[in-house]
Amino acid sequence: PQTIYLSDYTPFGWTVESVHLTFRLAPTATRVISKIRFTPTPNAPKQAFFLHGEALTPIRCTIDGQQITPTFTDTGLTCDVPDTAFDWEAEVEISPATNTALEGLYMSNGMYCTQCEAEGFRKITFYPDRPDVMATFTVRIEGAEPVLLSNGNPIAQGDGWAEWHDPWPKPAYLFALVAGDLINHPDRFTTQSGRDVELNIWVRPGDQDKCAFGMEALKKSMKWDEDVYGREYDLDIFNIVAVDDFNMGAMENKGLNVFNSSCVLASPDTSTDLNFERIEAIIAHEYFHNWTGNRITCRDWFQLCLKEGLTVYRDSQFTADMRSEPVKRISDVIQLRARQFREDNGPLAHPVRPESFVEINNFYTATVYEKGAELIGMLKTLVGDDAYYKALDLYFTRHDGDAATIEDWLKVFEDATGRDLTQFKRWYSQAGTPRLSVSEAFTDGTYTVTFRQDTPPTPGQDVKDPRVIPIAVGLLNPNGDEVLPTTILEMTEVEQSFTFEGLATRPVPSILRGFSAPVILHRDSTNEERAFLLAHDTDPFNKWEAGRALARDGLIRMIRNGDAPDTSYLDSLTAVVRDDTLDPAFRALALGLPSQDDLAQTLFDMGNTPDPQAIWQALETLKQATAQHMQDLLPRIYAQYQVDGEYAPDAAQSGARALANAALGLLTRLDGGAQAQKQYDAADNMTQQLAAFACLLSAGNGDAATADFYDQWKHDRLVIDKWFTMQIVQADPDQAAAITRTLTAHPDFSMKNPNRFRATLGALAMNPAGFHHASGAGYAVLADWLIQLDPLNPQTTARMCSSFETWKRYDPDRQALIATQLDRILAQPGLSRDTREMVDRIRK
Ligand code: B3K
Ligand code: ZN
Repeated sequence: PQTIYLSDYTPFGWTVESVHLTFRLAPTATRVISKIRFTPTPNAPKQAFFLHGEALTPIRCTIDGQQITPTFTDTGLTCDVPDTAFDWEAEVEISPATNTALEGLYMSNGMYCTQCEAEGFRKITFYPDRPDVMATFTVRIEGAEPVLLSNGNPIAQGDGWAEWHDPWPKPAYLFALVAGDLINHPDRFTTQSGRDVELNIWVRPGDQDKCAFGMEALKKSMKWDEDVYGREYDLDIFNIVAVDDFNMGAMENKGLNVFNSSCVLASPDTSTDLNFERIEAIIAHEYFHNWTGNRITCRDWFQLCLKEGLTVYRDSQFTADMRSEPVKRISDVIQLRARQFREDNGPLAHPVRPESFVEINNFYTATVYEKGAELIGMLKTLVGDDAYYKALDLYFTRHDGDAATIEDWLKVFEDATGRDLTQFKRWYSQAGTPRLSVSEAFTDGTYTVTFRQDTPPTPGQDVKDPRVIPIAVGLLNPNGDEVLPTTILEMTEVEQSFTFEGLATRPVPSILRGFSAPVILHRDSTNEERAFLLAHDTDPFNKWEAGRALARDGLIRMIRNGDAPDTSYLDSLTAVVRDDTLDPAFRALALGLPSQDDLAQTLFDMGNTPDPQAIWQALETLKQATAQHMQDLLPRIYAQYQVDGEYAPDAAQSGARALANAALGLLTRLDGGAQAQKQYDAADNMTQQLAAFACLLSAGNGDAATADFYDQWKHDRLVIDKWFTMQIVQADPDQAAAITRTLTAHPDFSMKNPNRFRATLGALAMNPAGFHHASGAGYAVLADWLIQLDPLNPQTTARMCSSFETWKRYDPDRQALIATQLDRILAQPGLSRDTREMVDRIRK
């Protein structure tokens, strides 16, 4: 397979003036007729006329009405074309019903739908399928389905057909078509300039009661983007469709967002508080793409972070505004460390703007998305809020209608602020997570803090240049008063000192407040100081972080030295949990512990070989000790934070339930699940039911609930996904692989539904001690199923290979077991390009 390089970028030689598509829908023989007007682009590099096309059966091709005979290859066609403007016409046949890759036009539960990003449009018809080719589309759909949808505004419809026109030029990856027997949940929104917009969420019959929350989220997003970024919606209609079989979360197609049903359907009975929050965030994210992604798109796929990093950043701001800023920040950092730091420290590490790829779908990663968003946050910290919004205004006016680059993006900041961002750009080109080490001195009222940055080598990048790092710092007095409010230190050198004068006593520093940069902070600190910050820091992130560091250090000592759980940590934690002036959601987060994966990486960084079983055991021991330490407090917390009255998935109620359920998790260790059983029996919403179910499973007392849960929910595919996941995640590590295998034999298991596949095989990796079981059974069951899925759905297979990405941390026996599985995957005849690229990179 061919490697594509950023440095090879060449513009397409023609401009597409307009695209007219006609679809004659039939499950295995859909006809697609395309009429495209091409105009040569003056001064474009000379090139052969090439149109992408994959898995298409050509019926006819004409240029200016004359039949032609192009040269067809596996990837497209070439042909001779006139030197002047011409009309291209082609008719092709495709088979949506047998398209199991879920890319291009496919069928899900009898409904037609599309997924074109990144390169799926070429599976629909011949086209210059690249994001810098932008055109206006008119689409006619002919089919017996009652609902026929495409991008833009509806222009005409009749019995068995509908026509749509999208006035906004767009790249083909934003094309969408949906046809099916669908029910809509309608609403309206009036934009700030008074434009009336029709809104619809389209679902399968039976799901119409699960749309109200998504609709509210959509309206809030539309309003928020006007209020905060001055961005208004630009069509007469905005449609969202829920689809059961979908490779990822959702897709921002212009005016016709297509969603994985798990990311839009919501009801208190079937969705947890976390589901609600995620749905709100994804609806916002896809909607925000209308400006950051659609109106301004990417020149090429190397620029993916231009739209994704920015849009993730925007949706985080939205969630922070709708809910709680500190809680959102802490949750985002937990995710960043779990997914992005893990990626950055392993064989799949790549820059936020990669420089080469084989299969672009493999680069929709935590690095491009979440680290990409962190870079936007750092820029905002460096230039300040006012300059940030000034730069964004300039970005929207200067680049509206463009397919832009990271250079364009940085230039608007340079022009709006006068700042030179040459060094900042390294964040986009250098992979790896910087380690920031700290040393301190205090003499005669002057406090000096010295930072040093080091980034370990990553694949293909041995040497790293120093980056600009915004370090938010505050100083506290030993009595807990803040003597220096949050101040941004701008680090530009490998090593750099900052001084603070006129201090009466040696201060306690609070460093990297709000997690102001995506780095790993190394600072020798005492338990006392961490406990002090946990009690006194005014920065909520660092307050949480102090507790997290205490927990982590204690766990590491338990694992390495066989120490007992640290009572000073337990005392400090108890004080936080007891403090009713603190947000319950914050206290629930404080009760969380570093993940098994975090601890494995920490041990590895310290030069130890992590033992997954020992890590799991230490966490179990600490949780048991926590439960005992708090045994008088837990019943009080559990009772006090029960929510009465009507269920609402808002921040206040969710926070209370999160704290009560964290308490329940600990109580279960004391009562064997008695309280959890009561909660399970009384639950009238999924948050309460699922939390209790998890407790019962973890206590080894879950058989009755497992049967009951299935019986209650067997008609609801999204809830049954949870049933699959929970049994594996909560399994004893010795049994996790066997339970996974048993569940893959369950009649409700299906390889064809990515949600169900991820709910099962993806869940195994969420039980690290089970997945990394010394028997190798976890590795084998995952590899068996990846091998089976690959011929059907390469994209989902490739993505799930990342469960193996941390393998070099482990002992030789485990490495050998994993290598055997990786090699077995690589040896499959006809292995997809997607999966081969991932396994090759991991195996290296
Ligand atoms: N842009 C899509 C992701 C497409 C993934 C293609 N493999 C969803 C999003 O980020 O909003
Ligand atoms: Zn996105």
